[in-house]
Amino acid sequence: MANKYFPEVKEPIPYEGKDSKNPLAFKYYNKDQVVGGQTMSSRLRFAVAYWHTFMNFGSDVFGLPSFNRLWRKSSDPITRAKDTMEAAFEFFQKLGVEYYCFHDRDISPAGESYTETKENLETMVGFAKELQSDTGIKLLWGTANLFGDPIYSQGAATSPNAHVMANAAAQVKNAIEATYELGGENYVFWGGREGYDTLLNTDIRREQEQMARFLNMAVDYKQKINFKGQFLIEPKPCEPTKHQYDSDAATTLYFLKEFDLIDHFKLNIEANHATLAGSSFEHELAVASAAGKLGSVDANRGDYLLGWDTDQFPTDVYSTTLAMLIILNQGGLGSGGLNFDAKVRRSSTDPVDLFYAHIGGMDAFARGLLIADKIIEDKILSELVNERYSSFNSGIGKKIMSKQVGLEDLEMWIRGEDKPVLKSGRQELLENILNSYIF
Ligand code: XUL
Ligand code: CO
Repeated sequence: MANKYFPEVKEPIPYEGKDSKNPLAFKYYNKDQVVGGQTMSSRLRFAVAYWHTFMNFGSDVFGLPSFNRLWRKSSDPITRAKDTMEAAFEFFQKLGVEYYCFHDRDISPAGESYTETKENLETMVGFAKELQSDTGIKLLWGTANLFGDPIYSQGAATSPNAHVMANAAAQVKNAIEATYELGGENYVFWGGREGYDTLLNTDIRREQEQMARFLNMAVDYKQKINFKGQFLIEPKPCEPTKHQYDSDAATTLYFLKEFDLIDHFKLNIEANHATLAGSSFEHELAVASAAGKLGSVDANRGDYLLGWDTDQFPTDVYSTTLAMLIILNQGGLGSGGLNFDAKVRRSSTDPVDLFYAHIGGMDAFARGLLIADKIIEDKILSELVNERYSSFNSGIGKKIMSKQVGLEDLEMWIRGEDKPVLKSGRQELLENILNSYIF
């Protein structure tokens, strides 16, 4: 195993159990431990986000980069990209994750021309392929950065300029190809600037149709090259645009249904996007899951006191427990996983902070998994929920849901009945039960 960029971490991070005081050890994440019939690693399928971990240098709108990364020293763009990728694979191996995710522009620099940019991507995909086969690390998903280049400032698929849309289409074609070439298990569409800032210059219907057409072309191409990975859409309500067309799970599901794309996509739900939508992580997961469309998760958290996408590492065990309950109840994420779309704070300047951050996130989800598994095994919540709806299992409830009766029949039926008697919803008891499981 290489030992160039993270010399503070000599060995892969060990599991030492909850009493360990070693900051470079897992307290709960024990990858081979079997939970509910499967190993923790196969249940959690953690991935590292290339952009935040290797390509974020700590700048913000007020200040310059605060991280001085050894892997960014070369003045030659391709050497710099290769050094970065070597650092990335050293990090993946030392952390002990099996997956990573990238945007095309994270792994490979833009060139002076379209052709040079494409060649750079091919070079870097070749290099990634070697490193993947040397280490056994796999690609959870790839995506295209359709928001950084100023040509996308008025949208990519939804740009008012057809030339820009064509450029985005070419970029997505190449990014799908790169993902396919690297055995990526999914491909993500996050509509970075697919939205609008003012209605004064915007035709919403036209832009939605453009977005649908764009996704349709991507589906056609996927089928043409026989890419078997899952296509995912990642909802987000705002930032960078004021209104985004894929603002939350329900809106995105409706959009996919309206434009006949629903069979080709699932959703990638991100915690901080859910809270920006004025919702909760678990609500967004539950809405996607209820539709049979929860495909993958961007694991992070926001800060309720800040109104933007802070992309912090998840540490709240209550939240990871609720998330894992939904994920386990739908039988896992299939080809999806838990991608840490999260970055260390600007003041966490050392490369070793990247380890602390990921260890914290992985332990928080491992705890969530252990707790959720126990709650499911004890059947406490599921029995209470089933009991709550039991009036639909027989009698008039069954007749309603099996379409044997309509409004008139129900009006007749109600005449002979007393007033309905409701059972308590028991919210406080259930909250106490949940807390009694959280350790
Ligand atoms: C932006 C975001 C992206 C997507 C991939 O908020 O979450 O990093 O995950 O483009
Ligand atoms: Co994300």
